[in-house]
Amino acid sequence: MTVKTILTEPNKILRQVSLPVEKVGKEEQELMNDMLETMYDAKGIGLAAIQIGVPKRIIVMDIENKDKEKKPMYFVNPIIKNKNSNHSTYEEGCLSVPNQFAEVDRPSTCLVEYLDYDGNKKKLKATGLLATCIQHEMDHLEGILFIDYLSKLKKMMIIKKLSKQKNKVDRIIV
Ligand code: GNR
Ligand code: NI
Repeated sequence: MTVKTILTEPNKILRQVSLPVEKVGKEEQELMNDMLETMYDAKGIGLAAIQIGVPKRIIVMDIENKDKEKKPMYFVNPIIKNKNSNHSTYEEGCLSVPNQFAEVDRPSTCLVEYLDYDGNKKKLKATGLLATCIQHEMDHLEGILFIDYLSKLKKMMIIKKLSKQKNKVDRIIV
């Protein structure tokens, strides 16, 4: 297992649409292991493969409290079957949009069909934080970030801040 570098906005790779996985094999399982370790290391509750530069429709999540035992979840080729017309708002953050948070409105529950770590077909009714997180992660598979839901002005301000932060880091390294 390896901790990978998480790509941050602005980065065109994050805008790629990820491709379905044909078979959950060794390579995919190793990718999921690396994704989980990267996610825990960054103290996130979810991670999509594209965030470490791999355009495959794979997500890992663990929404349990940090100190409790780990409860990793793996989603390959997830599809949302049903979205609740009731929405709820949640203050979201993203490991690819570091240190920025904003309220996002999404369906409060959803039904997800996916393949698990072993390639078995599963269905899950997600509610609460789980529903929010899985929808946030599935957006990554389409190249969508939570800042895309904000007003143009808010989004521009965040991207400008992130670009400045990136330039600073580059300057220190160079
Ligand atoms: O760690 C994360 N926390 C979070 C909080 C509210 C809504 C969504 C998330 S997902 C995020 C990790 C991440 O960026 N996943 O793509
Ligand atoms: Ni994210």
